[in-house]
Amino acid sequence: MILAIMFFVGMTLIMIFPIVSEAQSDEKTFVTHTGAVVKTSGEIIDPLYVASTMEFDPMEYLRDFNYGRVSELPDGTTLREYTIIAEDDKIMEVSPGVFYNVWTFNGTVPGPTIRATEGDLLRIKFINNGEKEHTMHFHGIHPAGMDGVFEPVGGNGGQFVYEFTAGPVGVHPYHCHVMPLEEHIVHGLYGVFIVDPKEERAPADEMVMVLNGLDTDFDTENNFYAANTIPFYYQHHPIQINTNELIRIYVVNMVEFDPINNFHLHGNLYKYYPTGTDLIPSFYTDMITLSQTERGIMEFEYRFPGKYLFHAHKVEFSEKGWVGIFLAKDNQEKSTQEIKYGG
Ligand SMILES: [Cu+2]
Repeated sequence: MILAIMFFVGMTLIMIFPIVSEAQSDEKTFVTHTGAVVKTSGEIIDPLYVASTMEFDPMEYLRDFNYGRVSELPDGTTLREYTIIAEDDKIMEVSPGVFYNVWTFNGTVPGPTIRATEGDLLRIKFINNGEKEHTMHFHGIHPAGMDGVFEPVGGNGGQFVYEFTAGPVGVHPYHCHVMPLEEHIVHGLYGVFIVDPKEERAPADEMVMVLNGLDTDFDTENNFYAANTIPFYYQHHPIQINTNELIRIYVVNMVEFDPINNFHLHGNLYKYYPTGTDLIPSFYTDMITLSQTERGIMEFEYRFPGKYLFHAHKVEFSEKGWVGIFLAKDNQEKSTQEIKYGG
């Protein structure tokens, strides 16, 4: 009886909603964000994108700084020139079997870490090879026309040259500022901009960590969290450091949707410089809280060799990927130093 009713209902539905069997003449092949290959005219619900895969190595990104092409102006000012290319059609396998449409600056998420010294003149040639309009909006001090908000750069080769003096000292984000802003940021159009003080900071093993989230099912909630895009990457590939060597991390929180992120370090505390603008640390702690685009510089040394976790102490975030390991190896070259607690 039940089967008969199901058959009747099924047949009724087929009559009401006939299956469309005729293919559109202008169909193209696409790969969806879940990796499925489909043929469509494109007139169905977003997101469907042309297939083009992207590789990203978080270990390479970690310590990679782009100082630009350096020259000197007649007045002695250092000129740094960069070329940044935006694209919005790449697919990246962010976790085994999970494919995500990434929008990239120079082919990666995050984009390159742009680095300069305070007072340098920066000339950033921006080329938009995406389909949509994009810009580069830098946090920091610059003229209004260089803010990357009211000058959208058209896709398919549109160009704009951002030129301004690097400042203030610190660690700043840059990101696309085209509306809807949330969409342009969560797909990956952001990166880190470091302005070094003229008098260099102490030598250190320096790294960049962008805390980000991935909304892979487009419901405006993050499905994955990470330090540098790939969930659990530094847990499976621990970051090798030396004991008794200064570690300096430029950390930037780019997580959307969740108002707060944080950074907890095991077996140690770090000096923390909010926004990196002050050369004297504000905190000596193992936990900082970061809102959107909030950032700073962390400095620490490990005294004892071994494995140490670092992760969001918001457990949901760490269980969805924002967790990593420092593998501190015994530094034979440096004798164990006295630790000045609180200093
Ligand atoms: Cu954009």
